[in-house]
Amino acid sequence: MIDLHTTNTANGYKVSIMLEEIGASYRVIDYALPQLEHLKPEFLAVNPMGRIPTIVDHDGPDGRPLTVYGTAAVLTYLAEKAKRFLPSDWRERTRVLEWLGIIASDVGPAYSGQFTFGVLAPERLPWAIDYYQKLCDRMLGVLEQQLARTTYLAGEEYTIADVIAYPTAVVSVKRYPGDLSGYPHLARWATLVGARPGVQRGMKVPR
Ligand SMILES: N[C@@H](CCC(=O)N[C@@H](CS)C(=O)NCC(=O)O)C(=O)O
Repeated sequence: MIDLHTTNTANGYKVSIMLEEIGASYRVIDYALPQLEHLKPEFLAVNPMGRIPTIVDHDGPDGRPLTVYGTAAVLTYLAEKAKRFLPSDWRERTRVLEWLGIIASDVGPAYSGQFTFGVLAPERLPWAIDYYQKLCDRMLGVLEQQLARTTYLAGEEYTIADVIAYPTAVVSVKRYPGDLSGYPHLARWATLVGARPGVQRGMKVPR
């Protein structure tokens, strides 16, 4: 059994999609971020970062529990556990891990900045808003270029690179730029990935 500490954000859905895709049995602990539930001692004892998504696999390596935080680490762990969605070929695996990192550490922070200055900031800071919007445009442009060449993000197979990218491409893009109409290849890929039953189930967890 796996505990999934999560909420209804793009990052949270990345892990619920993966758990559904591999048919894992898991239970959901949902945190209301605006109420700062994720900063309560019960959760800080699980993950001192106080951030979701986090999993606790009660049947981890050697049968001992293991806690894993962060979308890229969690998806890699689950792919290795299930032996799915992460190729063993060195070259292909490196390509998947590269895209996994691009989404986690380039695209994710671009959207995090867009959310911070475009939605959360109590005052309007045009320079910061413009900076992050342009960064998001650049990131979407890179994904578009890649998906003009390949069926899935890291090649011809569906992998954890697609799992990590999908919620950003649908949830975050709805916020900015609004839709994928300027990115036809990304839109084609989003329809393909979004048709997967595991993706559809995962996008409903926790709500
Ligand atoms: N690098 C982390 C980012 C996780 C993250 O940004 N989590 C947000 C919700 S989507 C969070 O827990 N925010 C609460 C906080 O920082 O106080 C990942 O890849 O999972």
